[in-house]
Amino acid sequence: MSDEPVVAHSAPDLVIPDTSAGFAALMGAPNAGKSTLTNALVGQKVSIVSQKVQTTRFPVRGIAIHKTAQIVLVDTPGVFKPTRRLDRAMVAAAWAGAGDADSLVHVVDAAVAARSAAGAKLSSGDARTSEDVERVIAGLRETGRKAILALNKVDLIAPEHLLDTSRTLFDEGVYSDVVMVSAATGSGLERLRDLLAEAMTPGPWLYPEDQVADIPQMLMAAEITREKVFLRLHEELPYQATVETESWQGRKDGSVRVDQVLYLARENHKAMAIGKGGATLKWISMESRKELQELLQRQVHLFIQVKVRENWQNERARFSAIGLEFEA
Ligand SMILES: Nc1nc2c(ncn2[C@@H]2O[C@H](COP(=O)(O)OP(=O)(O)OP(=O)(O)O)[C@@H](O)[C@H]2O)c(=O)[nH]1
Ligand SMILES: [Mg+2]
Repeated sequence: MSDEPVVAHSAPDLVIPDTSAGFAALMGAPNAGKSTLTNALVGQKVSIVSQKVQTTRFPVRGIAIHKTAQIVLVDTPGVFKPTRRLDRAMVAAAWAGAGDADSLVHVVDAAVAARSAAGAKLSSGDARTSEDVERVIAGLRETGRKAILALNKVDLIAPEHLLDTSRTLFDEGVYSDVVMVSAATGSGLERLRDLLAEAMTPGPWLYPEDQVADIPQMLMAAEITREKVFLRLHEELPYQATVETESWQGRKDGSVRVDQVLYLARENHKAMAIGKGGATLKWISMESRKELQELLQRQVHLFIQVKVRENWQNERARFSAIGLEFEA
């Protein structure tokens, strides 16, 4: 028997919905500006950003509406050569995020790509980024899917360098379109929005019209604090740190008490994270609280406990707290 649905012989006129929806994954090397671009497309901060590589650790969904399309943007962790268990989980999560998407956007730092295309001697950071760009291209080639190439940070380079750079990359044969954007200034975003909207599938929207992110509040709060750690602390410390929200209690007066733990891997990191007279932790806590208050539109009492847990990167619970596969 056929499993086709039974339809009336005299079917009424087809109603063609004018709305469309779907997922668009933003992929790329660390620091390309994927999270900044996600936030710019959403029109609100949904994913944390820092000047450091490997800020994003798990796919974050932000929701944008363009014309009649609802575009669920999936900001993914950067793709790089993993060494630690956490790295492997991040990179695996990035590819998993891409696999589920209707549309792929490869975000490339145009300034680095231009230096690379010019054949100049690259700094070690640029060289690593160029390798990671190749890694993404190789991955795209393997999946056989075409991506939109988003050359980002065009505010940083002279327009005459852009054409060569985009041609060199386009010749890789893995792209359907090229857009030149600046997540920082907003230039070029309209065309990217148009392309993404066209790639969505006709049908109802996936989220309520006013929803801008799909991330639990407690996790979002932990991310906001982790961003401050990335902004304020340096070298290996941020990479060996993770933040979890342990409890969230609404109070009668409308305020909320949020308790978080900042896990560190080394005893000497604890002194650094707390700082002289507690100044560093105070800064982290104050900045995080301010942002949370703005997001929640209510008063927040934030308590951050610092714990040294040498082996947290080999604890399954630390991974599941951020939705990462432990055995990636
Ligand atoms: N000038 C300029 N800077 C940008 C632009 N987009 C992002 N940035 C900066 O680039 C840095 C990295 O941005 P992120 O959005 O965190 O990059 P990412 O690709 O999400 O990085 P990971 O999460 O580490 O993979 C930050 O300092 C941003 O402010 C841009 O269009 N122009
Ligand atoms: Mg990011």
